[in-house]
Amino acid sequence: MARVIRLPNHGRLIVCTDLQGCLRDFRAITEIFLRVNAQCRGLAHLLFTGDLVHGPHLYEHEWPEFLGEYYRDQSGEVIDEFVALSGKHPGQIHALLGNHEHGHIGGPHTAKFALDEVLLLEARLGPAKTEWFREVLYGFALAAVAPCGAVFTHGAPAAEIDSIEQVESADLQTMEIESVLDILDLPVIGPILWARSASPEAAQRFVRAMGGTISIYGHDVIPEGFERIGDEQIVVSTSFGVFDTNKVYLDLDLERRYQSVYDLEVGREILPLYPDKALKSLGGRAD
Ligand SMILES: [Mn+2]
Repeated sequence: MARVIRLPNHGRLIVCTDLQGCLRDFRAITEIFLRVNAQCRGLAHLLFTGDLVHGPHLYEHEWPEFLGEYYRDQSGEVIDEFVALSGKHPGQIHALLGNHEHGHIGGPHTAKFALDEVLLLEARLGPAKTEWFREVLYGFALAAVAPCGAVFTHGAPAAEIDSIEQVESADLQTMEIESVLDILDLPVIGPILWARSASPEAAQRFVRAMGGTISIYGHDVIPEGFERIGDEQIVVSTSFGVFDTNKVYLDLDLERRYQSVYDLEVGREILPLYPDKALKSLGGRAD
């Protein structure tokens, strides 16, 4: 199983970060992909950078306002529609493993919205569907690279590696790791799935070892929609924990070579998920 996706040097790439079971936002990014794919005659790709699953199970009156617009977890439906979309567009739909997916296939169980989100989702899916669901997740990669220079991971680019092969051959089993607190110490996959930040020096080393120039990831919530760190890193929030006015995705030109995250511009590569609701400062139409 190749753990690194290699994207081509032509066409466009739509990038969506953490959905956490939000079916409405999954459908919004799907519409965007279909539109771009029609524009570039079938040469578009769509990449999810992990944490497609595990959202809140709250009633509307229990919902904390800072999490953005209310939704209820629909992780099972998100994966169903992801698989259906992948079937309709073979080789064009890609996904990275997030720390929330990893819990279902060997990683530590997450406890963001429930005491054990892995057991909760698997109980809701039932045994037969759980087996299918795990098979889907086994197909998710740890990183994606593109000749345009972009290197994608779920978490921050803090892993210490000398070459891309170390990511390609990484073992997903965490064995004796019981506590989420120990996971960052695990080489390669610990930081890739869990790190919330990386120093500019660590990020430079990581992207260079991966053969790229810039690092693009999610995992953390950026309430403003995105944040650049140095010339190498950009954190993007497409869905989870962000208001509709601030949700952004990326639309990359795979023929270009990006040298810095400042080559990604609002209104061109950085675009609002909901243009009618989004702030003008994020390329939207609302004041
Ligand atoms: Mn995450």
